[in-house]
Amino acid sequence: MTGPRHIKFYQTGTFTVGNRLLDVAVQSVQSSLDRNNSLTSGHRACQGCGEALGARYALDSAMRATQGQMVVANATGCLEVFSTPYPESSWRVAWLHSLFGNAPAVATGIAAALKVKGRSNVRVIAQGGDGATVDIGFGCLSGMFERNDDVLYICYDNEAYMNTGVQRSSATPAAARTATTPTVGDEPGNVFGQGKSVPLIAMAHFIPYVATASVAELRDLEYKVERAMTFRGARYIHVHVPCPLGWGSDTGDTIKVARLAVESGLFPLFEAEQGEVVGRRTIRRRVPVEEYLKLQGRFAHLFAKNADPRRIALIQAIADRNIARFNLLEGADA
Ligand SMILES: Cc1ncc(C[n+]2csc(CCOP(=O)(O)OP(=O)(O)O)c2C)c(N)n1
Ligand code: SF4
Ligand SMILES: [Mg+2]
Repeated sequence: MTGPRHIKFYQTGTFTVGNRLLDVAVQSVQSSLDRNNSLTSGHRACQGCGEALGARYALDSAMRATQGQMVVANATGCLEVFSTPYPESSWRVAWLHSLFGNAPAVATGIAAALKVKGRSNVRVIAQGGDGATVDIGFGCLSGMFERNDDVLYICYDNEAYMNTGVQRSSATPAAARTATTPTVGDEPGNVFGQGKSVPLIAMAHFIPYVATASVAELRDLEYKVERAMTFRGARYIHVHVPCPLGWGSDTGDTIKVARLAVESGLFPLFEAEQGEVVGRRTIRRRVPVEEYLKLQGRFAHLFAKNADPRRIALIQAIADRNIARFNLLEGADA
């Protein structure tokens, strides 16, 4: 960071007052009085909803990057439902609701129509939850990547189908309790593998830009959205967004939980261009996965008296693999 004097990390945070300590050039979008307030107040998200926070930061950054020339297609899911109870809307962008499974295809159509009309200055974003992205909309998304359609797709990953009552998706982590993976039997919670990494799958399409982001690092999220808008063609950002209702976490702990996912290595933050990793955010203070897991009711059974310790070891192994794969400890404090 540049600035008139050395600014310590804890002095910046994500709040307006902290940002005043920084040079205007590096202040966050949210600290600006001119921000768009793309997802404005009055919506019906739960208290502490990571998805609402992530969407607001992402879209305000995109609006700044496009000078307000933007259309958004939104898959069915919490983000769509809590923001648009008919006839109200919390969106201050050109926004439309697609079906659950076809947001990438709808966005592709919008981009094609804009091109035909000679309006390529208007940029297109598609967004959806993990269910919409990694499961039901996955075929459409892969097609959008393969054709290199001029769309930025943003996935808000809360690791289950929250809108319909917390059912497992293929982004649900191992051992997590959901409505469809109850804590019964020899392997309580989610017994089905470890999900799929759509960021890595997106990279395998060699699209111009892929990134992961977290609501724990909101400035980094803003940067990645702005960076994505500098490219033409298909782009993908996967944002980790805690859901207090589905995760059984405290509504005041959303940022803390998101940060522990990053600092444990369970959610690596990286960027890739044309299929190659070009940047990653190293872990500042590594923590064991237990610190992340124990804040969430969906993992409470892992800490029960007769719990099998191999299940936490399995989750730690996933974190360790991420850390090694993305070289996340270089320059870390511990
Ligand atoms: C074809 C179809 N199947 C099922 C549904 C019901 N449905 C609506 S939203 C949703 C879950 C959304 O989950 P996700 O995409 O992860 O978003 P979240 O609510 O978690 O943010 C489901 C199953 C639907 N609308 N359409
Ligand atoms: S259920 Fe989760 S994702 Fe949905 S509004 Fe509540 S906190 Fe947000
Ligand atoms: Mg979800």
